[in-house]
Amino acid sequence: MSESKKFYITTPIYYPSGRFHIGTAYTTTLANTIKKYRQARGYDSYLLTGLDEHGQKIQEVAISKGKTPQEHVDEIAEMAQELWKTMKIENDDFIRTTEERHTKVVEKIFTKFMENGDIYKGEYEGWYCTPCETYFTPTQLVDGKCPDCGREVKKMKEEAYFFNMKKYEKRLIEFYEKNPDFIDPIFRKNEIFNNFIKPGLEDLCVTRTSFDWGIKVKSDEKHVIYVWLDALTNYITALGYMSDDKTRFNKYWPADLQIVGKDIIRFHGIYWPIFLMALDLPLPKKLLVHGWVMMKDGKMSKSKGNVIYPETLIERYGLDATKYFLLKELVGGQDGVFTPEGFVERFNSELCNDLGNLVNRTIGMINKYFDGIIPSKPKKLTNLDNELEAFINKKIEVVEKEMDDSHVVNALDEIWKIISRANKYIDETMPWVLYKEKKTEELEDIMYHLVEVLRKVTIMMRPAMEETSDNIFKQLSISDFELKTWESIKEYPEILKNLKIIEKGEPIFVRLDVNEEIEFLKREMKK
Ligand code: ME8
Repeated sequence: MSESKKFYITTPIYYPSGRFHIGTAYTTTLANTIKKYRQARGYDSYLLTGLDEHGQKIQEVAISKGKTPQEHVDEIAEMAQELWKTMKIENDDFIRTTEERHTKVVEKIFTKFMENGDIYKGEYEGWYCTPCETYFTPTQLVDGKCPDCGREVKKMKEEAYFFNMKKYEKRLIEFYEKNPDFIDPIFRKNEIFNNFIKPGLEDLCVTRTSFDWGIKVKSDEKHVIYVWLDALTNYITALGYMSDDKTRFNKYWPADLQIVGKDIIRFHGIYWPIFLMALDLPLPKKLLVHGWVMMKDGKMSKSKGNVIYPETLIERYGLDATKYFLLKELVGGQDGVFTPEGFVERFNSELCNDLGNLVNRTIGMINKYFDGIIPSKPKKLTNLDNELEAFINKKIEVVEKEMDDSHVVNALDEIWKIISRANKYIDETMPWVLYKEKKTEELEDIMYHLVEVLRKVTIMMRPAMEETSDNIFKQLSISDFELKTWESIKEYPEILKNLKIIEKGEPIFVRLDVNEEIEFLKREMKK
């Protein structure tokens, strides 16, 4: 496989503070979908996720549970990996910042920064937000409170090490000017560029003395390396940077896509590129920033009683319905909202009515009209067929472009347009009338095209919804690898003929009782 055919994709490493909610599941699902797409396109794609296990907040959570920080993070690490297994996330590695392969390299990176004069010792005074573990300057505060979480901040002063951000300011600006698409979407880039980069960078405090759950500065042990320097470097330590075996690092770095929520864009859009510049390493190719999954009454929080966990949705509605909802809800880097009503509505209309109906009608008709045997490609195409094929070919191009840009929600929208078009094709051609009138050739033609549309749709949605895709393939009795490849969606193969469709397929999504399910979800949110 050639060098250019690799695709390295990362999620943030999450804090192991407690159970993961659907927000965390969203980022990981999105990353996994893009990984599966790249794989389908022949890339050697590599997905990294993991946990950010150090810091005061984690230490406090552990103490409140009567555990040591290590015991606590071990427990959450198990839970997180269990969840990703349930969600069929195919991460290639799971990095934990307490692992030696990480801590040793962070020590080396810190030493290198010291030697190069990028880090110096000074005194820090500022407004500190304990939950966010971040200092703010007075101008960054919003109404005197933390600009990120809105909570109280405390004025604090401590001896600390600083990273000389100013030294790299010019280079960072030049980088953004040369790479205006680095952050996607552009409005998120403008936000950080105009609000944080242009006004001038502050040096960043990279150590703390107020807690000890972290990687110590080797030469000055009362200082602990502050979580962001520790955390951000996971993307390279996981690959073996500065270790004995750099094979994966040499193969996969720079990252092709780093996905983060809007809450941590500053760290990934400013500090991370600068750390990489200081290490003389290439920068990631793209930072994809998404909004938050919100609830009607704002952010998800246990105290508000509005949290929904992925396991709840998966157990009741299946993995693919859960993933589909999440992937569809966040559009163009903006926030999305989870409501029980919205979830049930999307399930019934898009999964049952649109996709489910196309599958059921197609399979039902082929069973009824042709004893389940898929007819072969017609010799002569009607105007309607030509129009349908042209429509689909065009849509395929758009889906590819959107997936290449990692805009999964747009790609799904386009795939669903094909589904609607195919359902309309059934209404326009009225196969039941042709059957009555014994117009067999025409009927064969329509059935062939319906199976073809379904086959293509099934291939295109597979990166996002693997279980459903495999189920449809099974119902269509398509097992031949050649008929499932991404490349094959650009063809109308003849080999479909004589495939025997399974006689009575289970409906892929069963319609939900609206009131009952809304009640169920509301109860779950209050638990
Ligand atoms: O920030 N909607 O960890 P974290 C969508 N450890 N995405 C959400 C979300 C929501 N409601 N809530 C969380 C950290 N996320 C650091 C990261 S990286 C070097 C260190 C997702 O556990 C989203 O991707 O707070 C967000 O950026 C991330 O989880 C924050 O996870």
